[in-house]
Amino acid sequence: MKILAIELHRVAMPLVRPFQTSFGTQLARDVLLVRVRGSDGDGWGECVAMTDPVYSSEYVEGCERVIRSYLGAALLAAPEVTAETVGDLLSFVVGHRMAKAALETAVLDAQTRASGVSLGEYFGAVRTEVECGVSVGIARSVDELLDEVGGYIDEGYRRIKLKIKPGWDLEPVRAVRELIGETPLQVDANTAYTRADIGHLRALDEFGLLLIEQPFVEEDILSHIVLAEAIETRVCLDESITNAEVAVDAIGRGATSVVNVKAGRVGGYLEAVRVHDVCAELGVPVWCGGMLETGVGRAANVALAAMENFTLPGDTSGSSRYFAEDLTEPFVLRDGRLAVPTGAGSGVEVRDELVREWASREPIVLR
Ligand code: OSB
Ligand code: MG
Repeated sequence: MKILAIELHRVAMPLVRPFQTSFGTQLARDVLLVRVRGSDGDGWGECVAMTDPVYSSEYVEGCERVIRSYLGAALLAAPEVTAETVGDLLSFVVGHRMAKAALETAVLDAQTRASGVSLGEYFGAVRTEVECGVSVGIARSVDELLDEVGGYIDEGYRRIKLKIKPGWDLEPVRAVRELIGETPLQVDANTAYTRADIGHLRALDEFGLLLIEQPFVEEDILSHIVLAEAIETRVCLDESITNAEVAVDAIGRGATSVVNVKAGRVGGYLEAVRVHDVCAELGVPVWCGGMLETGVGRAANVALAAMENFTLPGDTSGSSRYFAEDLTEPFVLRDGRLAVPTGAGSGVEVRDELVREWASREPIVLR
């Protein structure tokens, strides 16, 4: 289709509780939503970048800037745009994967809505609902952590992920393991450790964790290889995996034996499907990561997580874990699962009136 206009909306979304990681505390998401107006219809994409460049080099203002200065014009100038050609049309810009992903997702939503296909069908989903885990931030005390985790267990979450960092690891993990018994448990360090910590991280083996996610900085594949050899617990990469080729390389070298897939981090859902596929070929399971998405991004994540090789519960939590009110109909956990939307496109409707009401500034329209 022809892209007639690209709207950039900014919405302030307070989180129901502060989310603390090794890279800082988030109180709210500063959401950048992209709406493409196409000759065949409209579609939405959520940019998953954080406010600050602390998880990856991308951040919301930078994403908006690169779309306004470079990426938007490239799509608007093309006589014909499909989700499958967005990647090539935008490849003249190096990096900026989260910004590119938001645009590609909006085009994909418009295209699948127009043809009456759901994202699940488009991705080749094999299930109608997905198993859900929850990512739990660093708490002020172990007691507060146990309260929070206990609440999630009561809500039915099927896997707990704890954020860890030096000084907040063995003690909280031990306490949560005692609280939740056999419930699957994993940890995410968001690059907070160095190779000198490998001896210390080995102590995590006694807790029977599903995996340890991204202990070292994203470029440091070698330390992950050394850790994987030293520890029983499976090593899982998040930040390091920026596309399918990197995934193949990291798996081949023994740095990761399970992969966190985030569409924004790899440049879009089409590349996320490729990551899924290469991992499946190599016998490596994947799971769907999250970036505290609103319902707009969550709908696509849940559809992705319904693919065959997504065999571990994802960071695909219910809307209420993040927001008092969502920008779409809420995703509600039933028996620890979320239903994969079945309607055309992402299958959810963006609540225009909330996007307007909660906007942190006037929309920007590129033509
Ligand atoms: O490392 O997986 C991560 C949130 C923001 C940035 C990075 C990460 C996370 C999460 C939350 O762990 C996952 C979610 O519930 O969306
Ligand atoms: Mg992570």
